Amino acid sequence: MQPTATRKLDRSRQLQQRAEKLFPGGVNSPVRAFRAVGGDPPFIVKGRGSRMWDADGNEYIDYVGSWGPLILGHAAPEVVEAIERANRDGASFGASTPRESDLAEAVLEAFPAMEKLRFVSSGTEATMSAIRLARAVTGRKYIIKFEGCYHGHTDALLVKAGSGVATFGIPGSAGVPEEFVQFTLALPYNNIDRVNDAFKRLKGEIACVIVEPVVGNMGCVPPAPQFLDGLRYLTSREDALLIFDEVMTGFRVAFGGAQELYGTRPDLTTLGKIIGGGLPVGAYGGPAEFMDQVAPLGPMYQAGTLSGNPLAMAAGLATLRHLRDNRELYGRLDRAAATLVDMVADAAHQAGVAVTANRVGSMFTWFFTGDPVTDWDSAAKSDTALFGKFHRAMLEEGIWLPPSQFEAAFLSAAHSMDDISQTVVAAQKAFAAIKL
Ligand code: KE4
Repeated sequence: MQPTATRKLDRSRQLQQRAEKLFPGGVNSPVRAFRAVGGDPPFIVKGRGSRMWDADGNEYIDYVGSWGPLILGHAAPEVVEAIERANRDGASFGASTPRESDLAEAVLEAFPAMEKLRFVSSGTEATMSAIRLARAVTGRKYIIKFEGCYHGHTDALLVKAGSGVATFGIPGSAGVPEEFVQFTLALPYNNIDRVNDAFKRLKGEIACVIVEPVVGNMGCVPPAPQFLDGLRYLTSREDALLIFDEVMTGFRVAFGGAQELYGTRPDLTTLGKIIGGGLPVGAYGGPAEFMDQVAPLGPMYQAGTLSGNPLAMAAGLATLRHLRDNRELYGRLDRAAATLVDMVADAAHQAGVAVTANRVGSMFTWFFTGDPVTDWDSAAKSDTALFGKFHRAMLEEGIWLPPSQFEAAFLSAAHSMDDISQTVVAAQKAFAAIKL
């Protein structure tokens, strides 16, 4: 690891200029542009284990892990080998293959609330399809989501919370007509009374509640005690479907995701990230009585050219088999993440920087606020400018954190205690630097 000095980013800057001629903001996903934290985004050329290297040869300890998929670290040998082996037989056929069933069986083994599933190529497709299925099954139009939760960029979910009583979604993006979000309610996370009120006000009209059972997309926010069970009770009482969006938490917070960790059983589950082992995979699933409503068996249409493609199935299967056969990994990740998160929070307090640490297993966030963070309103009180300074200072020290206060960070099986020690030392320097 290089000593503290201004890291050379000449090559990355050249690549950014080239990319800005090709992609909006020079990126293929907005958060990668580093606009929430400032500074020039390094262009990554290689990852191995817990580390990444940029185009100028700078090395980083990575706590993003491609936004969650890489629980085994970068270029895990068994994943690389599985993809190479599959690729020798052809990358895609547009026909059924045994590998899809292999991966599906591995997923269903971990998620007993699902009897059947459908693979898609992104988390967005998974949640979009699950909501369409909930509407098809119930014949109802309204859906409930929560402020600060992100479920991909499908129109119906790009909403800002309505003000006060309204709570009806207002378009959260240009290009989304208000008609497309008129049936979407955005409610405060961890507030079960507001959900109950909505069900009373729209009796018999709400198709589903979709929730991140542990939120990653406002930063890491755990469910309040009884919140998930409260959602389960209300949706059951009202004959609405409960959708757990476990794209991030599936195989992350436990082998069986948040529904294993908290013991609450949803009607539909969406998955992504880890089940693709770094390649594009999403999935949605549930009881056969619901899934059999999906084409070609049932009237709800959904399709995808590369759904279930052999390379992604191979990468996902290698990842899940490793996790299945090494369950002690979750305890080790939990303890290692606790050490990291607590020691960095201690460094902040020693430096007089107000930080609140939230963590569930190996996903976590240091919020730059002195108050508890339990929902979007409390998360939004964080000092994002100070987080930006911290992010830049940590990058200088070779530590790659999510480039937004409102994202979760991830520890992988490849991170060593030495990585954690280096990170804590870097944080001590960074907190000292941002206080100046
Ligand atoms: P994708 O369409 O990006 O594969 O998945 C959408 C999605 C759905 N549900 C949850 C809980 C998610 O976290 C995501 C995507 N997560 C973000 C990270 N916060 C992806 C990173 C990005 O947008 O570049």
